[in-house]
Amino acid sequence: MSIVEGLVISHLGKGIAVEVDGKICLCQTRRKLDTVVVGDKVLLTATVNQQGRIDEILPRRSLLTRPSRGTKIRPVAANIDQIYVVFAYEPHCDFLLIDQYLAICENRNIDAVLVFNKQDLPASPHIEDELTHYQALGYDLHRVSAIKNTGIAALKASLKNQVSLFAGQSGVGKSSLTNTLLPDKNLKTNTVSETTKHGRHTTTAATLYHFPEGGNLIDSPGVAIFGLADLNEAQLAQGYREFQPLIEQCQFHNCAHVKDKGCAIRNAAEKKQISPARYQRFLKLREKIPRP
Ligand SMILES: Nc1nc2c(ncn2[C@@H]2O[C@H](COP(=O)(O)OP(=O)(O)O)[C@@H](O)[C@H]2O)c(=O)[nH]1
Ligand SMILES: [Mg+2]
Ligand SMILES: [Zn+2]
Repeated sequence: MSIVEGLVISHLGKGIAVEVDGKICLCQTRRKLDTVVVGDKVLLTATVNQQGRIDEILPRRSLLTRPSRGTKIRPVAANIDQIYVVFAYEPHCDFLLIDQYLAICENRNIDAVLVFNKQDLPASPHIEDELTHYQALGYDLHRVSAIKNTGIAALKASLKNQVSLFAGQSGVGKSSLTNTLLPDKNLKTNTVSETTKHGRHTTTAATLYHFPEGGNLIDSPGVAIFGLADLNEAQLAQGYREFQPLIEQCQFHNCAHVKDKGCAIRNAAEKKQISPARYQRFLKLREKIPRP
């Protein structure tokens, strides 16, 4: 028996798949250990037959969570460096959802990158208009077509040596992009199940894949729809980059940035110093946060 470091690559029915020196080890966890998630770096005690017990979760540089029963929250993936927010001309581009992802990233120490897929379809002036605001805020934008294979080289370069996740509504092309970037993904999925001899890999399990060029992709239909996670109202406001320098200029320290007297954010939106559309979406997202 020896203690080694590993990387959690998937949760399987009967255990957790951990990669140790390029090999998969099927692990259980020590009792009382916090929830282990894909992307976690762990210390484990290896036993026989590629099995082991996870003793410790190493410090996380980021953690994505989502609400579970009632007021509880559940971790879903750890150590993600960047979230690629994918959108397209169709299905209709949902900027409310985009703002929600950006706000989460801003609060969770994760870089957000915009990916405008389906560039082979006719352009939309409305979307272009909105995008100028995001670019002015410093968000990187990739224009790609998964089908025509355009923009993929630059996208690949930005994924290198990072742990990334594709997020976005259903139908925007996340799976198409994943398949383009990870041609042997299905092969790898089967290898995980085979090595651990624990039956088929369920499609809902979050899994970490290695890019041939270096870097990892965490893929999960579940993780892609992590909602507002557990952001509170103050964090949501912080999640709008352009609000950050304004917040302390509001007249009241507990300003909700709604109808409050002397709200610097509302004033800036009225004067179009910040995007009024983004401010309106902030108000909508704020309504979605459960009140205590
Ligand atoms: N025209 C066009 N269609 C695409 C492109 N990428 C994906 N699609 C199509 O969009 C639909 C949804 O793609 P999918 O990858 O399943 O989206 P997901 O739900 O985000 O995983 C499929 O019919 C794809 O063929 C693209 O670059 N251009
Ligand atoms: Mg998909
Ligand atoms: Zn305010």
